[in-house]
Parts: sequence; C-alpha cells; structure tokens
Amino acid sequence: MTINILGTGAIGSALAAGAAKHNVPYRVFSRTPATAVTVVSQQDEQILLHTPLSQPAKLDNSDILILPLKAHQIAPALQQWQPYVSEHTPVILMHNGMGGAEIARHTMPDNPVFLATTRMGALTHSKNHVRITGHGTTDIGFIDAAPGPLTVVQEQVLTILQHCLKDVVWHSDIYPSLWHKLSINAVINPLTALHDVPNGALLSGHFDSQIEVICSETAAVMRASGISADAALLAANVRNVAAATATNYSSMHQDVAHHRQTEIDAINGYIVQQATKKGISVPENALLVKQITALTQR
Ligand code: KPL
Repeated sequence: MTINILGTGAIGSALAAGAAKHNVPYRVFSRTPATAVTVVSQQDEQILLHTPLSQPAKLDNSDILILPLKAHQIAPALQQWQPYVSEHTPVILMHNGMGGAEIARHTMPDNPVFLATTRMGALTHSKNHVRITGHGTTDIGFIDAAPGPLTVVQEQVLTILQHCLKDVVWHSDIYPSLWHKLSINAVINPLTALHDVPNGALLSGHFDSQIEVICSETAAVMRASGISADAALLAANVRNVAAATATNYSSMHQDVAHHRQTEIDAINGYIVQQATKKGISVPENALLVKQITALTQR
C-alpha cells in the first residue's frame, strides 16, 4: 500500500515526512518540476523526502491518493488523476473550506472518499524547506456520514494515517468538524489578509464586534445545515486559535502577499452560497468575499 501525496505544500510534506519516518511507502507528485523537500521536525530532525514525480502513476485498489491542496486545486487534480485510479482507490481530501466533497462525488463517484482536517502546524520556509511547528489532531471521516463499525477500507485508511500523523481521530460524521474549522477560517483568514496582520492581532479588541457578527452569521448557516452551533462558542474558538498561532500569518494572508489565488470562495464564499440556499442573510461574509476578491484583483 503506497500513499500518493499531491503537491509539495506544508501539510502534504509533513505527511510525507511521517510516512518516511514510519517506513510507510509514499510518493509525492508535483505538477510543476520540483526538487525534493526537506522537512524539519519539532525535534530539529531533518527528513529529506523523495523527489516529486511530475506525471501521475497508475494506482491500484490498495494505494491511497491524498490531496492536501488548496480548495481550488481539487477539481483539476481529481480530473487529472481520474484515469489513473481504480474505482476502489481511497481518496482523501484535506483542504481549507468546503466544496471538495461535491467535486469528488462528481469526478470520482464510485471511489471511497474521505474528508480530513488537521490542526497540525507546518510552515513552508522556502520552496523546499518545511518546518513542523505543532502536532495538532487530524480529524477524518467518510464522505457519507455513517454510524456503526468501520468498513475494511475505512479501517485501513485510518491505520495508515495514524502511522504517518501522530494524532488521528475517526468521526462517523466528519461534517461538524469541517464546519467548525470553516468557522475559524472564515474569521481569521480574511481579516488577517485584509488588515495585513498576523493571527494574534485579532485579539487586540479592535476586531471584536466584527468577529461576533461573522460568527453569528456562520452559526445561523450551520444550524440551518443541521450542525449545532453557538455564535459565542465559535468566537471563543477563533480567539483560542488566534492565540495559539499568534505569530503566524494565515494561509490567506500569505496567498494575498504572494499574489496567489485565495481560498475565499471555499470559505466565506461557501457560507454565502449555503446561506442563499437557506434564505439566510449573511452580509458580513458577503462583504469579506467582495473585499478579498477586490484585493487580489488589483
Ligand atoms: O488554517 C488556518 C490557515 O491559516 O489557513 C488557521 C487556522 C487560520 C491558522 O493560521
């Protein structure tokens, strides 16, 4: 069983380093020519990863395809890989924001698809240097929420991920975890990008009322989507994450700084889209989408 990791981003590289360390066979793929990444662990151990392959390889039932990519890279990546997987190849999506599940259902309708979100900290220092900054939990579950015992494939995917990442928790329904992560990203990512500040700056008091409004809009959409949510608790989670990552620049801040496409459509844009379907008004989220889009089109 080989794990096939798409991209050379921080989380994918951290995952590959975990595989390398625990003798799990792995391959890394990059669409653009790339040299091997070195991952520095929290104990300052240096792990040199395999050189990324630039072309997809034929996968069989026992291989796993993992996409720790940006939300907007999921559709082209799944389309590119679709001819190379068997309908039984497990596919794991790991991205900020939402919408990947719908794309996977469309592109690989028969594959076992898993959705994961991680609180592990990893930062790209230079093109081929990644540093692991914190060992947070990774939550994973199947695309279709299902209580009851795990299937053989689900058990295999969980076990292999647990070998690569220290702390992996299975959820019979992953959607509450994904929505809670989304509610944190919906505040920290656009505000830090718009105001050009690190995550900890959101604790200054200056952003309090805006944080409350974004969280109360998001909580309303979550409840309408069947996820229990309390605006004050969401805001408290945002503050905890901002405090725990105070000196970090959010991924959206970095995308804006490097003139890259942001994940705004999969984060606040997804909240607006779901709100529209449910007839809920979310003007603050809509404004953030507009402002970030304007910022990146300058
Ligand atoms: O996931 C993140 C991101 O930057 O995308 C947070 C949680 C905001 C940490 O920076």
